[in-house]
Amino acid sequence: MAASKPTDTKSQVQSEDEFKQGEIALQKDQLWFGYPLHFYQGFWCLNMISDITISFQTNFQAQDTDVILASLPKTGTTWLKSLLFSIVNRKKYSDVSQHPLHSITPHELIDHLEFEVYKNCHGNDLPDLTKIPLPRLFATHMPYLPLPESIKTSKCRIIYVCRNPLDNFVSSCHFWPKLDLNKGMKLDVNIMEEHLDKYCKGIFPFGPYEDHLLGYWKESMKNSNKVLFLEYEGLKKEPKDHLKRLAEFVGCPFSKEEEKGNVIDEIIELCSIKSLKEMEINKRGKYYEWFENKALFRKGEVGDWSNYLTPSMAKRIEEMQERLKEAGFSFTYYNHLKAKDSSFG
Ligand code: PAP
Repeated sequence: MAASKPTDTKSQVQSEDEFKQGEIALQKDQLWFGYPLHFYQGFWCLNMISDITISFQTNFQAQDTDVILASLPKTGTTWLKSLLFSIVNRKKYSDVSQHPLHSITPHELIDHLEFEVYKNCHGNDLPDLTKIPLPRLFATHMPYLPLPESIKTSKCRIIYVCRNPLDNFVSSCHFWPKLDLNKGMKLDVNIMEEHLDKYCKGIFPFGPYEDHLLGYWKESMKNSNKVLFLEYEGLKKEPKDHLKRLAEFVGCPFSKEEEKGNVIDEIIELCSIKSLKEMEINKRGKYYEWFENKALFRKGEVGDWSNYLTPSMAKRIEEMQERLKEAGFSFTYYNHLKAKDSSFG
């Protein structure tokens, strides 16, 4: 990828000269579980999607009715894709036994803009997005700043989901060794230590963590009609309330009758990790070329980090939260978890 000069480089690169000198070294030297990363417009971009990312940035035209699901990897993307699709299309698929989730992976139901939508696009050979039924649903792992202008200036809506960084890191550590390139890799403490160091420095796909979260959180503070900011832990704790908020935000609130009936519970159940994990398509299929669908479904719990991180490792990640606090952000649900401990499942 021919990298353009980063627009927001405060976290990683201090000066233009440093950037120029460092550019090639960065491309070569930064690896995340064997995958090269490139620092681009304020975030660490996977080399394997860098051209697709540029095509998305250059060509995507948001429409006012679009809904875009944004997240860092391993923060609840697959879950939110299932929920969002099911909420928006609930009238079309009222018979849950015939629901598309049984035969199509959540990632195919809502495509990622920088992975699938602009894949294999060269020159004028662009995807025809005009035939997608409205509202168009898309997803992205990109931070807020480098998003295409039309997403920021149109009335399209963004749903952002974050997850506490300890579980986010542990989830990543389980995912990346399952990629085809890493077949046979056994996750051990050395690998975790090495990647913890990178994670805390922000060097992982779409990181730094703080910049990603704060970018969307600040926008949600400025305009809550534009960006709905959710916590994975909140969805776990109060799924029904969250589904109502989601439905309202995307302009299809549950009616009184639906609220009284079992529609919301059915969607929660259908999209639970237990249910998705059991579906054949998620057990055996391969939507992305780099890994099997089943790699996306592990435990789906809050607090699993305590089974893998030593107190000193956890402390290093916790320090990242100080930077969030300095910016005025703290986790509503995760902090509640820490205070109450066992009330999360
Ligand atoms: P992605 O960004 O690569 O798509 P993403 O779906 O965000 O990944 O994250 C996967 C995590 O979500 C896994 O967490 P874990 O490693 O801690 O278990 C996965 O198990 C979890 N997950 C997947 N589906 C669900 C679901 N329906 N409910 C809750 N968690 C889920």
